[in-house]
Amino acid sequence: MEYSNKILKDADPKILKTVIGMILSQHIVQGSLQPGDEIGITIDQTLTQDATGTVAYLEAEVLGINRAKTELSVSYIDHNTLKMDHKNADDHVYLQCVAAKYGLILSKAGNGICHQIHLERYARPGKTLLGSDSHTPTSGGICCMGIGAGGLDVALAIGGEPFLLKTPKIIGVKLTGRLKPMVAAKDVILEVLRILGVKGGVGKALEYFGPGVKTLSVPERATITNMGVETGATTSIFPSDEVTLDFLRSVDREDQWIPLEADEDAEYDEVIEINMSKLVPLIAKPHSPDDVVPVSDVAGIKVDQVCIGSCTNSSFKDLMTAAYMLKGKRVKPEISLTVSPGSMSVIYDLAEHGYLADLLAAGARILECTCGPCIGQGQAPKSGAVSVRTFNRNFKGRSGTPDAQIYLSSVETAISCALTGVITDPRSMGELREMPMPEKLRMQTGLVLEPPDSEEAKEVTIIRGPNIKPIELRGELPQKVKGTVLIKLEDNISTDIIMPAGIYLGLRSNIPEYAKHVFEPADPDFYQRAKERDGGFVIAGENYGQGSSREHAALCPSYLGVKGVIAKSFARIHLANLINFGIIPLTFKNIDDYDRVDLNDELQIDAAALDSSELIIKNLTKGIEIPVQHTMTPSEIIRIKAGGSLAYISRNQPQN
Ligand code: MIC
Ligand code: SF4
Repeated sequence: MEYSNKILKDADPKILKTVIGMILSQHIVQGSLQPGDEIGITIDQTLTQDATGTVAYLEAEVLGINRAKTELSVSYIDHNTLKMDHKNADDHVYLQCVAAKYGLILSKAGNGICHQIHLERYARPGKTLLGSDSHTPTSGGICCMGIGAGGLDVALAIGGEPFLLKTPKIIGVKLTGRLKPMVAAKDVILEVLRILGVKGGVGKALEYFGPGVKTLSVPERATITNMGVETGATTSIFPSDEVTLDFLRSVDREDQWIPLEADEDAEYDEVIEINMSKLVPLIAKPHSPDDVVPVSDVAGIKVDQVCIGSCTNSSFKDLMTAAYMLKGKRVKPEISLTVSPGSMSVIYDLAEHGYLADLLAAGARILECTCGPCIGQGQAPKSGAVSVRTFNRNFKGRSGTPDAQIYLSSVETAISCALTGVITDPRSMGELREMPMPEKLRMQTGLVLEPPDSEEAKEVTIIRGPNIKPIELRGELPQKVKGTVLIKLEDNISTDIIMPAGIYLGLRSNIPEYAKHVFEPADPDFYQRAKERDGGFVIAGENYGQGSSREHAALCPSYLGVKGVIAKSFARIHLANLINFGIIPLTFKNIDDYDRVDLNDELQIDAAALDSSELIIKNLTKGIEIPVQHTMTPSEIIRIKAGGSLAYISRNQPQN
C-alpha cells in the first residue's frame, strides 16, 4: 500500500503492515500511528440503535448537527420493540423523523439486530464504522473496521467530525488447523476470552491471520469479531479475501469487494496462536464471559432454558445449524427453547429453505428479529434457572432474573442441551450432515426506509412524545471538587450494574426518570443517597464500566451530581463517556490505596491540579492524601473542566 511521507515518518513501521494499520492510515487526519498516541480518524459509516440512538440524536440536536455528512448512516430499531406502553412507540416515531431529517437509513422494529443487518447489507471492506453499540466490531468479519462508542461520539461523526481514539496495540491472533465437527467459531472466541480475560484487550485490537482464516466463512468470522468486544478490545478484524468476496456475492454486493490482507512479513505487538483442530466445545460459566471451561467440565448440569440468537449467533448459518440438529426431533419437555433470528432476511431464507418448519416442529419458540432476551426484553428465566444462551454477555442479572445461572455457548452446544435437558458436549450427539449454504441469501424485507432528499427533509417535523426529555448540560467544575464516597465497588463492574437495561429500557430518552435506577443492582439506596448529598464520588476496582456502550451509565450519574470515579482501571468506551458527561475519571497510582478510601469518606480534588496527569486527592475524613492519575489529553482536560464534552462543544459553537 502507498502512504504519504508524513504517515510513514510518524508511524510505527510495524503497524502499517497490518490490516488495522492499513485502514487507520487511510483514515487518519491527526496524530500518529504509535501505540497509545491519540489519533483522529474519519468515519465512513455510522450506526445507532434505539436504546442509545434517541439520546445520540437529542445530543446531535444540541450540537446543531442536522444532515449526515458520512457516506452512510443507519438508525436501527432493534433493542426495545415490545411497545408495552407509549414510551417505546414514541421513541420509534422520534427516530423515524430524525432519520428522515438527517438523511439516515431507518431499519424499523422487527427488521433485525443492527450488527447482523449491517454485516449483510452495508459493511464494506476497508471502511470505518462507528456505532453507538459496543458490538459494532462485528463488521470486522467483513474487514470493515467497526468501533463502538458513546452516542455523543457517533453524533459528532454523523456531523463529519473525526473520531478520536488511542492507537491500539495490535494482537495478532494466528489461526491454524480447521474446526472439528461440532466445534464452532464461537469456541474460537471463547478460547480467546479464556486466554485474554475480560480486560486483556483494553487498549488493543485483535487482528486474525494465518492459514486457518480461510476455513471460516464471513458469518463465522463475525461471531468472533463480535465477541472480541468482551476482551475490552477496541476492534477486531479479519482480512478481506476470496471468502469475503463469496459472502458479498451471496448478498449481491460483490462490486464492494476489495482485497485487504496483512503483508507477509507483518509483525504484531503480541501473537496468540490457536490451533483450531485442537479446539473442543467451550462454554462460559456464570457470571462472566471469560469464565470459560470445556463443555465436558460442566456436562450433566440440568438446563431450564436455551436461547439461540443475539448479534453473536443469529446468522442464517447459525439458525440453519440449529434446524439441522433439531430436524425430526423434539426438545425436552421441561426446556424452553427460543430462537431470535438476526434479521428479516435470515427468517425469510429459513422459511424459503424449509428450516423454519424444522425449528417449529421440534418445539422452538420463534421470537421477533431483535435483541430480545439478550438485553432482558422478555424471556427472563425462572428463579434460579440454568439458561444456556448463544449470546455474548452473562453478567449477573442481565437476563432479568438476578439468581439465574447464564452460560454462553455455540449453537451446537446450546441445541444439544435443548435436546438432552442437561449441559451436553455436542460431540456426543453425532456428526452433522454436510450443510450446503445457498449461493444467494435473499435480502428480503419491507422494513427499511431510505431517507428523502435534503430538500424534502427540510419539511420533516420532529415529533417528540412526552417521555422524551431534553438533555441538560452540566455546569463548569468548581475550583475545589468536594463530595463523599457514595458507593464502593469491586472489579469488573459492568454498565449493566451501573445502569440496568431490561425493564427500564423504556426510560432511555428520559434521563431524570432513568437516573432513579443508577446502581440499583448493586445498591438500591444509591439514588436516594446521591440526591440527598447532591452527588459525590464513586470508588471502583479494575475494568470499571465494562460491557455496553450505553452513555446513560455516565449521563445518569452525571445528572445525579456524581463528580468523579476513582478506579483501579477503566474500560475504554465508558472512560470516554465519563469525559463526555463531565465526570472526572481517575485511577489510583498505587492500587493498594483502594483500601484507604471507604464509603462516606469525604474527598476533595483541586480542579487546577487536573492539568497534570498525576495529582493528589485529599481524604478529609481520614486526613490522608492519595496519589491518583489520569490519561486525559489536554483537550479532554479543557472539556472536563467545562462540564464535559457535550457542554463544552455546545457552549463553544460558532452560533452561540
Ligand atoms: C448491550 O449489549 O449491552 C447493548 C444493549 O447492546 C449495549 C447498548 C445499550 O446499552 O443500549 C451495548 O452493547 O453497547
Ligand atoms: Fe443486542 Fe445483545 Fe447484541 Fe447488545 S449484545 S446488540 S443487546 S443482541
